[in-house]
Amino acid sequence: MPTLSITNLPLLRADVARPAYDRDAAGIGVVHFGPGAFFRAHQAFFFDEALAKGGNWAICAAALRSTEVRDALRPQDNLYILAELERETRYRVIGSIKETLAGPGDRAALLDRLANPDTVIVTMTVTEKGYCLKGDGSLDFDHADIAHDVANPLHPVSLIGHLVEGLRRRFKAGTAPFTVISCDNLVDNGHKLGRAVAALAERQDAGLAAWVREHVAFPRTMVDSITPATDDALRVRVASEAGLSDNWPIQRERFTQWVIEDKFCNIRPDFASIGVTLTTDVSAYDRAKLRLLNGPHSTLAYLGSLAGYETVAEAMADADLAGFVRRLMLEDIRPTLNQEAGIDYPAYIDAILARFANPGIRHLLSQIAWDGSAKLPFRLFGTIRERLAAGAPVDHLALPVAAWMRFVRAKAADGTKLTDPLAEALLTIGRACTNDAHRDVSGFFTLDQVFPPALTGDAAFRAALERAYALLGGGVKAALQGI
Ligand code: CS2
Repeated sequence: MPTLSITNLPLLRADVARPAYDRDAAGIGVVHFGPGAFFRAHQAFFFDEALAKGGNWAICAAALRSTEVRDALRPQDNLYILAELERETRYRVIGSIKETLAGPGDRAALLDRLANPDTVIVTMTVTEKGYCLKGDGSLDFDHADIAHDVANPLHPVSLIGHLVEGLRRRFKAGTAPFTVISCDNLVDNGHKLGRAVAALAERQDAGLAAWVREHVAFPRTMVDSITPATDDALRVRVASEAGLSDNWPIQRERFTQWVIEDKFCNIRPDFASIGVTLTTDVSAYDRAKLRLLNGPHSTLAYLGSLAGYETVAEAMADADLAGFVRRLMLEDIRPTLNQEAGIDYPAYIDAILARFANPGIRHLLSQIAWDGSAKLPFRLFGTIRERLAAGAPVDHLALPVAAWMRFVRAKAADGTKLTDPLAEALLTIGRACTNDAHRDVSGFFTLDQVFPPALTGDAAFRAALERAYALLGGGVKAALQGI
């Protein structure tokens, strides 16, 4: 079977959509860090739409360490096929990525791209851990990559170090800055990123830091689209249904949403015309999505894995589990959201539950369970803290946190891989677990990067967590009934 490439585009099946613009003529105006599946399902799709309306919105996609994406996409002219999963799958070739860079080997080319005046937007999906932040949201100068970049600012290894060096070159050259758009699931993502970039710049040059604070825009965003990792089944399907083989196709649900704070320091596409919402206040969307989608997603990931399910849809087919998640959303999470924001929360909740239950999407719980120590603080702890402050019970909210602890403990016991930036510390804690809820919870509470004192010091939270942890000792079914 021939492989996807510009030359082979005419061999695609007629119903596969393809770039409806002159790709050769489109200049690179965007640099993206972290060319994983979510970026290729989401932002690259939106810039593909922008390109169809005209303008230089092609992308240079860079991975700071791994060369996998570059090596897979370059031989196919950086094209790939996006499968939109619904009752009927739609296929579409995305052409917005024109350049792929990777690893320290391409560092010079990447920094040149960042310095190039044609680059007007820089986006990123590097996951929570890629920001190198401490629990309080500030830049972690003890992080090995940040320490490296403080000592070697011209040869950075971290995302933040690259942004600082790119901006420093523009500052020196008198070039307008690019807008920096974080597309990761962090509360107040742009705000945190802006502070981190300014903090690292400050270590080098106070003038640069002041310029960053005054002139560089870091809009906050909310990004949403369920994107299961690529598997062989998708590769096989794409080849047979699109007519060309693709080294790395991408799949996602058809639903996709991007909300960006209307704060730019350089030109931008006509976002509204391509379905992107610009708003002065992202926080209502951002909080609603992180708390009502990602929080319950992690809840399903840990409780569902402990119950022996493999996918989100399978976990949702368990009426007890689905019922618990629904109540958690309506009764425990919704009261913490801005009721004035004009969001119809019951409808939003129903739509999310329907998306989770979609049997056409095989979304592995193990994928969502990754990086729990970095995800839970954004997804659940904010809600828990606000419920505690309101004097409300946190028994339900404690259950997914306890399930995460049990999940870690099970990994420590059976020796299977735990994917988490704190894997080593977590496995040590997991191995030391007994069956004494108080002792086990205390072990996890020693992780002050994960649990802030406001949580570890709260007697009501601690009691709820210990109770939930003990209940889970009798299995998920019993815990759901007992909670
Ligand atoms: C998921 C998210 O893997 C995960 O942790 O919760 O990737 C989720 O699918 C997206 O945020 C949906 O927009």
